[in-house]
Amino acid sequence: MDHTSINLEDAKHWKTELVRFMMAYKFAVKEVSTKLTILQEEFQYIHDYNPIEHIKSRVKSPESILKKVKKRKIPLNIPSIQENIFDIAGLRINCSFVEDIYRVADMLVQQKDITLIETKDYIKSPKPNGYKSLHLIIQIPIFMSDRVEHVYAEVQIRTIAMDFWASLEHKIYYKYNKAIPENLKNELRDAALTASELDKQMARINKEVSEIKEADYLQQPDHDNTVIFPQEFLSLMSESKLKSN
Ligand code: 0O2
Repeated sequence: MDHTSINLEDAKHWKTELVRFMMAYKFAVKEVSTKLTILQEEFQYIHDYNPIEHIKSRVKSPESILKKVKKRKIPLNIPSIQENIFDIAGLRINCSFVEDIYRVADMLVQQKDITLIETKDYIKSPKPNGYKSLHLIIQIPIFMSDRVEHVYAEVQIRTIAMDFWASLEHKIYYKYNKAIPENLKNELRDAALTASELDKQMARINKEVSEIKEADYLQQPDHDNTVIFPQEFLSLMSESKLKSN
């Protein structure tokens, strides 16, 4: 269609479709973020421990989507973009320890409305440059007013050390226009190994501290499983019970 022949109705229709297309990804990011916040809060309450340090999210800009379409030689239309580009909705989760990465990934993908499409485990098989991270491509239903969109999202889960490395490498990669000098590549590979060592050492320290905490807790003479509620709370509970009867 040449743009001189497009009528106002068609233009309005396409604008609406494009805006709704982008909105679906915004909603997907919101839905997954909410799921993660729920897991974070509930896990903290049950286990007195939070496996998630930070969550960052973004929706890819239309310019970046177009760049990817051109690079991957994908047809330029909405259904083709929806089916071929999986990282328009993106979330990055930073965990303290490697075992938390897999714990968070499991808690997320076992949810009934989430379909796991693909897992790329760059922790078990790091990239040759040293990049480590767990990538999940998931699909989530978004309930719009007249349809359900099944939207893809990319979730990258890594430790703080892996994230520190990846952020610097990303900056260097673009600074040198994707051709990093050999000496810097070697330094980055070394730094990736150091980051892995740090992750292992921190996990060992954490395990030791947890064992000490557990032993101290069990040795307390007054240790029992009784939950003590303040008297005011109990009075409130019995008052509301009386009212409801
Ligand atoms: P940006 O600028 O971060 O958005 P695909 O996404 O399917 O086209 P690929 O390479 O098969 O490409 O997917 P993969 O390996 O899962 O990587 C997707 C994303 O992971 C990248 O997005 C980066 O965010 C991150 N990533 C992958 N490899 C590296 C790496 O070596 N270094 C760093 N710092 N990040 C990496 P984009 O769209 O490539 O880039």
